[in-house]
Amino acid sequence: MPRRAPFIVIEGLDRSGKTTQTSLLHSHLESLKISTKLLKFPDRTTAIGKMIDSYLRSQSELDDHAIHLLFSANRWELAPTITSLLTSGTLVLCDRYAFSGIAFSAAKPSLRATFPSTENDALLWCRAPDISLPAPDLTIFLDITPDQAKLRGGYGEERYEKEEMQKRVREVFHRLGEEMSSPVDGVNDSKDKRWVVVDAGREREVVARELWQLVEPLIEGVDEEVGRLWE
Ligand code: 2DT
Repeated sequence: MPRRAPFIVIEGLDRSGKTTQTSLLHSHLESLKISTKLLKFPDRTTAIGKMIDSYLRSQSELDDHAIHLLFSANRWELAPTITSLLTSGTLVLCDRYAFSGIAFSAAKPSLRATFPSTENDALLWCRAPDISLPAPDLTIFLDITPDQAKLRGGYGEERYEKEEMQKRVREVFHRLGEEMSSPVDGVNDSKDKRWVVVDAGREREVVARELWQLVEPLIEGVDEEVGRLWE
């Protein structure tokens, strides 16, 4: 199997500087002449993405399960593109992915209420439609506390940009991270680097430097085939 390009995902809470950091990293990769495609989820340009956009801006209402499936469908419609970019040597850098999908939906009280027996059932339900999507080689979670977010001017106008919601989302993200970085079959191999938490409460340049340290080892390419999420 010839080398292919890496798939890198940046996840984070609102006000974590996720979009800024993703775009700084993108510019740096381009300045090094590394073929890179920047993607963002939700991709609001597709037909499904337009429904998501209208929901996020509270211009339409949808059942929580239905919107969850739309977010996942929005990733599936781009999945073949992601795989073919990677195999043809283009690094894919992605602003949010399936982890946001799970964290934001599993944080909703209404969705948790569908599965009264255990909270874990809600998480498993949220994860199911994303099983088998192309798996990132590295996911960087930009972590910020609710207090730090407040210092940065609080949240914006969209549906999920409320303190209580963001707190619950952060908890689910951390749970997902623990699961992603736990050793596979007890062997502490390279898979433990798939999920890395970065303290995004620091200065922009400091965070950007740390991101680059994480990404640089991957730019030479990856030997394994594109993996599948949670398989
Ligand atoms: P941005 O602010 O980054 O545009 O995100 N979200 C995102 C979900 O609820 N499920 C998903 O699968 C994804 C990708 C996070 C818009 C909001 O959409 C949420 C914030």
